[in-house]
Amino acid sequence: MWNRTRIRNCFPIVCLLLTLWTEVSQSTGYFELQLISVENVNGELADGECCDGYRSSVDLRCTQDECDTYFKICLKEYQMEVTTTSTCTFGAGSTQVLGGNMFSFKGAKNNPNKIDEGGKILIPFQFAWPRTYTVIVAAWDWDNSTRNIDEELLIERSIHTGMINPGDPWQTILHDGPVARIVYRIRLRCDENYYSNKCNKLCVPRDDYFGHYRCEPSGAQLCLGGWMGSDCRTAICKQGCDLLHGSCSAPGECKCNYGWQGQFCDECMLFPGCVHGTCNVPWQCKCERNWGGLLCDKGMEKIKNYFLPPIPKPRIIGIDPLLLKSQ
Ligand SMILES: [Ca+2]
Ligand SMILES: [Ca+2]
Repeated sequence: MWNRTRIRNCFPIVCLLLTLWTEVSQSTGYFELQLISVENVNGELADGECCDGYRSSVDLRCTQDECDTYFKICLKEYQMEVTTTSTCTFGAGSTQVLGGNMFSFKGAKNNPNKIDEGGKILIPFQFAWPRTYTVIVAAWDWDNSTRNIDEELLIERSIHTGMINPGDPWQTILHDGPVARIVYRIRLRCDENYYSNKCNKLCVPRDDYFGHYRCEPSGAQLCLGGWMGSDCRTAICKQGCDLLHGSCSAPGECKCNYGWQGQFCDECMLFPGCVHGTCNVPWQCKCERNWGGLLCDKGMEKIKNYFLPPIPKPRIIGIDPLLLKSQ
């Protein structure tokens, strides 16, 4: 039966697992560890015995048959007091036999900064990266009879705890242990399309009907030029386009609504056939000065003449008609 102490001890682990479980599938990335060099000068195991063969009587080194060195990596939550037997909650990885007592993955002379990929171990994860971690890097000797429980074949164990954010730069860790000196480097990277410090923001850059954006390091969408709005699906119309009477489906366009025209869609269309008229709204024919009629094609003089009564002939009184005739 579970007693109270046991429940209390297990509670943090249960909480951690619940947290990880709820965020499964919403985030993804991988912890990358790359071995740089191993120096086990004497070819010994952690318990002081030779990995294989006998100790030389001359220099007391186990160089008759070198260690068959391989690695196991355990990644788990940050532990104040690290236990090497508890579950690797964040993941685990291992290598083949990589070399003997001393080997290095540093690049050739022509490119000393390059590290051979042979010593690389990837531990993928599918939860929101919690930033703090414990990594246990253990070197082991392989024998043909090796089984997973052969604790006596341990060569060296490096325990490292810390904080790490996703990024390209590496952190180099030097472990100068009693038996071996191990140099390795680590980094954390989000999978493609996953962003933020926890690798839990999904953003897939696109440039199609469903959106026009790329992704910021935070995972936020950054609209491509000419697009805005939710998912960057709204085109930004030509500068100056009257958006009350025009719109666009592609950046820089200005397509006019029915009844409007011009490069900015700010000119109304006249009533068809309107000659000397203007408009404030589509299909108007508001006559210019001195013009009238439905199509503003009639001069005002003619209209006046048409509507006004005929002007009576002046009657001239007291003037000699002969005088008028002579004028
Ligand atoms: Ca050997
Ligand atoms: Ca061996």
